[in-house]
Amino acid sequence: MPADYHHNVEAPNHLNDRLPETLDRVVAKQKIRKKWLLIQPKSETSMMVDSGSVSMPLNLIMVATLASRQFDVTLIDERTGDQVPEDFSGYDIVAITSRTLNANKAYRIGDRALSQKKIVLLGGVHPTMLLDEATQHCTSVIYGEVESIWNELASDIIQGTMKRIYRAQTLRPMTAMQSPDFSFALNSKNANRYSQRIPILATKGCPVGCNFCTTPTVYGKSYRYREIDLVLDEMRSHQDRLGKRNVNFSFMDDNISFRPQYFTELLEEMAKLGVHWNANISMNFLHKPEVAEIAGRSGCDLMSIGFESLNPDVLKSVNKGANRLQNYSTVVSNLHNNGVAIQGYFMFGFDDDSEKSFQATYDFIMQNRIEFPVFSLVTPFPGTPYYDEMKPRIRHFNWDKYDTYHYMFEPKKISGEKLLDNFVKLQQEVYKGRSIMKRMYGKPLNWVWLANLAMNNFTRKLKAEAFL
Ligand code: B12
Ligand code: SF4
Repeated sequence: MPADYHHNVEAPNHLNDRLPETLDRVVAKQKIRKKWLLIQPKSETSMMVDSGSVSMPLNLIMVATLASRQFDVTLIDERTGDQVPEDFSGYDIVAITSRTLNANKAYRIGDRALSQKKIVLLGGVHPTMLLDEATQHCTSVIYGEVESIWNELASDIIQGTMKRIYRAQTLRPMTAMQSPDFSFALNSKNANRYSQRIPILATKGCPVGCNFCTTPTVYGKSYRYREIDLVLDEMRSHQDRLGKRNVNFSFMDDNISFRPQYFTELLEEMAKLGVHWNANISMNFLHKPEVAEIAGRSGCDLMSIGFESLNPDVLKSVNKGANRLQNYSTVVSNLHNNGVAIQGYFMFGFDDDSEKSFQATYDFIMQNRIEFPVFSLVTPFPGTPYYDEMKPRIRHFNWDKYDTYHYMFEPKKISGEKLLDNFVKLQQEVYKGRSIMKRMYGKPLNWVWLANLAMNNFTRKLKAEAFL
């Protein structure tokens, strides 16, 4: 693993799964194990983001796995129907995760727990990006990943010496991270609301540096990955638990294919396991037929690709260097030739967008028979360079609307009204019965078909006002 893969990452000789001396000593003084309540809040967006089956919250499962070494941990997930208690008297620490779209909800829970004199922790991408705002609603904000500051946080909780912000100076290598203990989610009474796909993590970070994405802000240029054996062991443990080889995994990585060598080695090994998988991926080397071949052979049934735009000026303006328009069709045909379906992400509302962007996207989707197109409106998330640039033009700062389905600012080359009309029309065109048949004919009868039918139903009733 060359050193330049680890920007600001602790050297591996610091690696130690044992508790360090000082924390060991502090833990020994803890007479009664403190009780944590970990909360995944449900957003209050008007869109369907948190409805239907949801993925198990790997972020909180990782926090729970770590915290359960020194504390008693209960995890509740409001998205599955778990109720957040009004009264937190059974707990010492109330720890909440938040993205922007559920920040309002997270803050309300935090305020309530603070008023009951609990230690309140806020973590996740939104509190990380808006430290000043988040510290108003909690005892401490955890900046970025919890693993890199765990020892300090755990000792302070036990000793009652909390700081306002916990932020690691260096990121720990991923090899040091414990395997997530899924029992925290699987044993919950509403576990049947979780998707069958098991979340898994092989890499962290993405140095591509798109200006609208929070990942480069949180992790900088670093790109870290777990040893391949650790990823495979985790997959095998789920195969053993479920008593079958054919287990579905969903990679939570920001960009799993960023290092081609690591990615293809991982896939070669996964091909021997007989699993199925899907992942977010950038296009950096997907135009090479051998990459699509190994993806298909290793059990990939769906790739989520951020095509973002068919407009070259937009791609340039967002810094998305990995997306080369001339490769788009080759990427798609390579994957299709190997039985991999495509969830294609497309964004609208950039300053360089015009009506032509919609026509070009429609043509691309239909000609290339993209199975599951997903459309969103560009959303400047706090903490990104794009947010700083657009702030004076942003229409609202109600975080419930930061779900990528709301109209955030008027683009320069198309009026807001035209933007939304075209946005609705495109979705209706792509998901009308005839278009679904054209894109999906002859493809396996699986959940992607069902998703198309659901989208047909949803888009038929769609109105531009829904996005305001
Ligand atoms: C995989 C992924 C998804 C998956 C799975 C989501 C899920 N349920 O977890 C899917 C595809 C479903 C998805 C959907 C969406 N996503 Co998404 N997604 C990601 C991605 C790439 C990785 C998230 C992840 O699981 N990482 C692995 C875990 C282990 O790491 P982690 O989340 O960072 O958690 C660690 C720390 O943050 C910290 N921590 C987190 N919470 C807490 C809490 C406490 C108390 C403590 C102590 C520590 C702590 O410790 C954790 C362990 O290390 C992130 C990018 C990113 N790096 O965050 C975007 C990201 C979170 N997604 C984003 C968006 C916009 C969305 C959608 C709104 C898109 C859409 N319109 O559908 C939806 C929203 C879904 C929802 N209800 O939250 C944005 C959010 C931006 C923002 N400011 O809110 C991100 C940051 C990408 C970006 N554009 O910058 N997403
Ligand atoms: S390629 Fe994806 S993960 Fe990487 S910076 Fe761009 S949007 Fe973020």
